[in-house]
Amino acid sequence: MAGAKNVGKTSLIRRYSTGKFNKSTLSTIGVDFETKKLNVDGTDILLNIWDFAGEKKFRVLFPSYVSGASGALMLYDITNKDSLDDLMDWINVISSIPNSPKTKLLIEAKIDLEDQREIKREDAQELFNKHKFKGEIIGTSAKTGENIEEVFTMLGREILKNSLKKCPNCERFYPLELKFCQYCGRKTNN
Ligand SMILES: Nc1nc2c(ncn2[C@@H]2O[C@H](COP(=O)(O)OP(=O)(O)OP(=O)(O)O)[C@@H](O)[C@H]2O)c(=O)[nH]1
Ligand SMILES: [Mg+2]
Repeated sequence: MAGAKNVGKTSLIRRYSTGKFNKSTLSTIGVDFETKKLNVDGTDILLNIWDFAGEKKFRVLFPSYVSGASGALMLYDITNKDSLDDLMDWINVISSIPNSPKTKLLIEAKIDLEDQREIKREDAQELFNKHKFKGEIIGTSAKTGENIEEVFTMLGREILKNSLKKCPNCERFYPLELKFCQYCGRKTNN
């Protein structure tokens, strides 16, 4: 989970994992961790979610967590025009690191504050197209809960599609780049 300070990363994760919204969250220091189980189209997935601090001084930590991650949720705050540009920092890191996430999702935060919108959907769509984000831009609100489940379902679905392969022998999902099933040992064809 990446994005500028205060865009609402921690609030989104918290809404998803506890169903609650807290108006006064503390700014994240370094990085936090959360797990959540979900079922996407009949497949169980355990998500390990890293919640990064948006504060610039902590960004040195980001690259070491990005390598090996399957997906990146990139969040901007529709009421803060700088928060979309800020995502370039994170996009650059992701594109410069080996074994970085194949699934990048672009998410709008705080859509309950639509009357204070500073970022046009078209401008975000341009970034989305240019940097090959997956799925579609989803508008969310940690405050009302709108579209929170949808974001994680889309994340799970895209990770299954882009990073995992279903073993024809034991029917479990394993990372594509392994070239063999980590559960039963069967080699990947072709
Ligand atoms: N109205 C509204 N406020 C929100 C929403 N999500 C977060 N906020 C508020 O925005 C502020 C920042 O939220 P956080 O979740 O701490 O933001 P963050 O991106 O984790 O910030 P850092 O950890 O500093 O990077 C808090 O005051 C939240 O209450 C939302 O969906 N709607
Ligand atoms: Mg936070």
